[in-house]
Amino acid sequence: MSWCVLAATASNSFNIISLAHRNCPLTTIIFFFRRRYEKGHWDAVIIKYKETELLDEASMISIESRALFDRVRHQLKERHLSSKIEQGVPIQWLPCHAIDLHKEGELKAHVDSVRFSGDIVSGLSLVSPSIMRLIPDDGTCESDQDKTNETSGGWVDLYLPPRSLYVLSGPGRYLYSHQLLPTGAVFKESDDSDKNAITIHRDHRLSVIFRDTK
Ligand SMILES: O=C(O)CCC(=O)C(=O)O
Repeated sequence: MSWCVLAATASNSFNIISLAHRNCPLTTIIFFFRRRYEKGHWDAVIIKYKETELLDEASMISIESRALFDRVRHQLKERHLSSKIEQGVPIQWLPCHAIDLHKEGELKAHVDSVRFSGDIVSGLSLVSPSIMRLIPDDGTCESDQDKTNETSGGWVDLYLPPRSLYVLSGPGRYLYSHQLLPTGAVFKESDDSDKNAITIHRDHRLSVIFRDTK
């Protein structure tokens, strides 16, 4: 299995990379999504979605998917959790979440709970491309879910093609909220230029989220 770096995104102060793998564990994950879409959850951060917690990977996903997930966790450890390892802190993982977001679904700005999860929030994006927007968070995110785009300035967009992996760590994990932009949003490599700007048609999207424990 070979990994390739698709994009190094944002400014140097971020620690965000995208990785891609040719095989994706779609067939396995879709199996878990034969339920109706739920209207909202996480205090309405997410709307029109289904989700599955992969509590027992050995019985819930294929051997190929497990190998892929292990590889993701290995990469996350090597690239993003090395300082914890050097301090002798054991790395443990929360069960992965698989999320199925309807094409009209929304994932609004939020910072993942610092009470329950650790230094990494990482997502494998499947099926549909999307844009993830990171906005500096002033701490109001958990109570102000209507907060959207250009309120604070200094936002960063990540283009998430299918089969890419994003990693939120450091400031991207704790000091910025993240959200998915609706279909039709435009991804630009630079604010100053429309060169290489692409309009992203976000359709039905699947993702698998990896988080380390506190
Ligand atoms: O589906 C995604 O990639 C984002 C999920 C997310 O924001 C989260 O689990 O906190």
